[in-house]
Amino acid sequence: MNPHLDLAPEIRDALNNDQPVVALESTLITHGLPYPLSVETALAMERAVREGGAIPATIAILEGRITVGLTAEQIDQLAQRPAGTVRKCSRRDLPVAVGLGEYGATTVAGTMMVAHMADIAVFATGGIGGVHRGHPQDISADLTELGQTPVAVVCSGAKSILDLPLTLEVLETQGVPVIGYGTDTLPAFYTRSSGLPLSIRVDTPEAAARIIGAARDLRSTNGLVIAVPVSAEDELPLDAAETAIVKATEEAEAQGIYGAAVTPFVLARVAELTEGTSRSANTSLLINNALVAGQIAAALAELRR
Ligand code: PSU
Ligand code: MN
Repeated sequence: MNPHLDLAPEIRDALNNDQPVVALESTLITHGLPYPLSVETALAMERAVREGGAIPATIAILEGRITVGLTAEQIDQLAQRPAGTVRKCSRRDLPVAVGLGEYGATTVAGTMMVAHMADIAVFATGGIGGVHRGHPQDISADLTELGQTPVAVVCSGAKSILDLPLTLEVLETQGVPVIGYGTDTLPAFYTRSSGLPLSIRVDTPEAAARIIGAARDLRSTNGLVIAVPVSAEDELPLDAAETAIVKATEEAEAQGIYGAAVTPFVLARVAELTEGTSRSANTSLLINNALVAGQIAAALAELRR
């Protein structure tokens, strides 16, 4: 086992006994949602994974230790750390946080890396990064990670502000199946559908698990996206979401915000502009994705028996 990795006893036992485990990220806790909603949502996601039949493993870096399976107390402590003291860890940042003994919150890319190190096959989150509209050379590290790390990412697609057609093209080039879960189109995060057709659809956890199992049997070295739409009752109208995201993104540019700070700024500003409705859509889809991921991980464990 990797010398920088600490597995919680429950996670170690589960993995040793081929029980289903779902990885959960921590950037949404430290950079995506305000305290204490951040902690409430993280704990609700853990409960949803258990309800789905699997064991949740929230992942973060604590004083340089890559920790798989944070306790509720550790989640609360991480969430309460002062702004600027937790590094947002994508692939490029992980060795920095580990090497310098820092606190780090893992993004989709960072969490996929750690999940793969720990041999966890399924990961639940909100949305993945993508190709930026008007800047086709600005491609989120989440997409290249999906192209090189065999973990299934259960999410609600990507925000409509991104160039979603180009995002799908990059995923195709990277060999990443994008599987609609109960849908024929790519979900657009706050909104159920981007209108972009997908060629793969499943309607049950078992079908999703069979694809993940086959990818493993075929020695696929890349990841998969399982795209679950936000519930109809919590979704935002596409144009309302888009208007708020465009405005927030323009403000970020005007204020000189760039790089890793953009997504947290946009998420917070969109919540203000939509008077919190985007935030309830966000927490709703996070909890639902955790439930679906728990069910898929349980089906996958069943398949391997
Ligand atoms: N989408 C959300 N909330 C989040 C994130 C995405 O709705 O908190 C996080 C994820 O961890 C994702 C990261 O990997 O933001 C993407 O950041 P960037 O755009 O800087 O790659
Ligand atoms: Mn980006």
